[in-house]
Amino acid sequence: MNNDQTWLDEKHKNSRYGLLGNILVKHQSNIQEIIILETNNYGRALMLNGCWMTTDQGEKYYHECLVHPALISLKNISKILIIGGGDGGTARECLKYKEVKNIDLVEIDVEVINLSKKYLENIGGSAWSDERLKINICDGFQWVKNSLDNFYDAVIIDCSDPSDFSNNLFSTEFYTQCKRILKKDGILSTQSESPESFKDIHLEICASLQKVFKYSATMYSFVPFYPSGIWSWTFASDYADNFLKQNYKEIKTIENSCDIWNLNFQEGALKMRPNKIIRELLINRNDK
Ligand code: SPD
Repeated sequence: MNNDQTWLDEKHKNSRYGLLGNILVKHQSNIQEIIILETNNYGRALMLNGCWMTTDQGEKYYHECLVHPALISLKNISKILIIGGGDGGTARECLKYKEVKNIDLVEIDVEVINLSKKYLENIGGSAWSDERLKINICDGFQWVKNSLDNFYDAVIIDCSDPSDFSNNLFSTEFYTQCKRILKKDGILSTQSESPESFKDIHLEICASLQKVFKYSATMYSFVPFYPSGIWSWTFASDYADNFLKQNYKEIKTIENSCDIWNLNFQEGALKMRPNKIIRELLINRNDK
């Protein structure tokens, strides 16, 4: 073992989720602490303010689930908004659709993008040089507030866990604004935290989206090194014909390009809601 190696842990609710490796970057931006670790088994890993965001070997479990259930639902995929996503993985998955004309990626911390381009080139890859991708450095909530009505086909929220600078991305007000800027047949996709290690916020996200949109559904799967492993993604729309349907012409091509996601996987993951979450959401709904 190389003596320079360091164990880096995300500490969450009295548990630790750790990786061993060499620290390549340790940088304090004006928003957060950014660490990039060269790990022994998971390639390079990005940690923001003590929380794992992504790893070379684990990122597809997350990014493919965030993007494809939403985009294969759409008949027209022209304009996409990504909130967060500074490592480039979400943009990379969206750019697989040749019909996509424009992606606005709105990231609050330019340093995450700069360091991801330099050290996590396997994640963003050619997305960074794709002319369809427009980078905007600003607050996601403000961007959404200032966007036109009926503008985007898909809004994809790839944010970090709730914190002082991301709390507003989990609010009913934010989801209401997202609905306003989506086209009538548009779809929202968001990472919706863990039903185990972030149960309260998970329930809050599901309940808020149920309230704001006519249709919503959650997929449950696994992301290595996120607290407790089990993770979720929630989709929402007001338009039944486009909601988690198979509208995209070239789904096979997308399936073949993925390491994790496919239609069977999606079908199973949409049925994975744990009983205790089903019950709590029912109680929550009956309380209203
Ligand atoms: N607990 C980590 C949740 C982070 C979700 N976003 C990750 C960004 C990857 N593009």
